Amino acid sequence: ANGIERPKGYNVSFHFNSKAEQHHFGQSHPMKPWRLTLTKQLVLSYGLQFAMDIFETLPATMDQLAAFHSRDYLEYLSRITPDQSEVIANNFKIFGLGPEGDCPVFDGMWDYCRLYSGASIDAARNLISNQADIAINWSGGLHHAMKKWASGFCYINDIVLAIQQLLTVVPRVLYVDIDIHHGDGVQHAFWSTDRVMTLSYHKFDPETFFPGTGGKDETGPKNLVNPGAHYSLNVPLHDGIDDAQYEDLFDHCTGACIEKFNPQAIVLQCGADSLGGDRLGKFNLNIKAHGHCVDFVKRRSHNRRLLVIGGGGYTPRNVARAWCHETSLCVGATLRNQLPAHIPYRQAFMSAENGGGELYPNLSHITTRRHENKHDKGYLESLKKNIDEQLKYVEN
Ligand code: TV7
Ligand code: CA
Ligand code: ZN
Repeated sequence: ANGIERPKGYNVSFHFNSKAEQHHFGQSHPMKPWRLTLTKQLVLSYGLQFAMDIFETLPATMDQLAAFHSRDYLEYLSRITPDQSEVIANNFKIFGLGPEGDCPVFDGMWDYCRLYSGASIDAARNLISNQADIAINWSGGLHHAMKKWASGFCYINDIVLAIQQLLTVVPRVLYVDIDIHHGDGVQHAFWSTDRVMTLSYHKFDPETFFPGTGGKDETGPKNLVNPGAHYSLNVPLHDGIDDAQYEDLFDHCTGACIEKFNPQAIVLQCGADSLGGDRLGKFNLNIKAHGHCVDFVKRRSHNRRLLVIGGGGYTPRNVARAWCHETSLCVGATLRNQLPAHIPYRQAFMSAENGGGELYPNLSHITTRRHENKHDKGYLESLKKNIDEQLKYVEN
């Protein structure tokens, strides 16, 4: 409709499920699944559906989820309803769910879990069957969920499930995580293997910032006989990092990991809470720098399978902008700055402080105040050096 031709080179598949987007975590909860509707509407308004294959996914089955999660936990998740929550209050402590907590029991929670997980599993399968070179699931990326409990807005770890799928056909998978939070659930799941390398960029401040893990020395089991030693990599950051610093750090560290580890598949978690103006995060990144990470990994993904997934992101209009932009990078299209005239939810983008109806307002999306930048050159160089040191133990 907008004259976008299907570019040669990359087959991109886009996995979604409309029903997943309609769930509510509760009134004041920062996680808003409708940001996925906003994202999809932007993607469709720009006509990007003509440059990719679109798949509406089925919910994951109990057996699929049990590939990672414990049956006890899954049974509980599938049975608990909001009105029972008082009765089974003690189980909250065991399984990590609870009223007023990070992981509330809400109406349709089990369906929501099966839908976003189903989409990540489908996306991985589409890569495995060579139907796609790049598969996208913006509804996934819930990196904190553990085998037996929910954590940090995450109930099912769709990333672990997708990586497990990929491992059935490829020897090595690289996981890269640009959400502002540490990718602890994924790191933990693959802590003792050298078949998955995890690399997370995040704000690190164990005293005040969730989940408190992901220091630079958290690199795998300290027992060097364990194959996982040196295969968990972390880039701990402070508030206020800017585009140039992040891009430089990302290219150096991610580039070195791809080169040394030489994975056959890459999973990129694109949590948009690392953008400036996020409700929970305090980085100063623009869409340009966030998208740069996607583009960099795509350019280094020749002959490798690439799974692009969502994650955090708590200012919905900016999440939608970033993920629409990143969808366009995957298909190789260039979008005009003025938003299409007839997008649904247009008012969400229109006021000056909401970005004035532009995809890249003022060449950036940050219309709010900037956060103080707490990084100096020495610190950033030491992070690069740390990754280089770890990679000396890795050879493929
Ligand atoms: C991947 N930060 C998930 C990120 C998960 C972050 C947290 C909240 C929060 C929860 C709410 C709420 C909130 C304004 C923000 C120590 C606590 C403090 C619960 C109230 N408003 C991802 C998880 C993080 C829930 N958790 O990486 C209901 O902020 O800091 C904490 C833990 C204990 C529990 N309380 C918060 O982006 C998707 N939670 C309002 C209502
Ligand atoms: Ca991260
Ligand atoms: Zn996050």
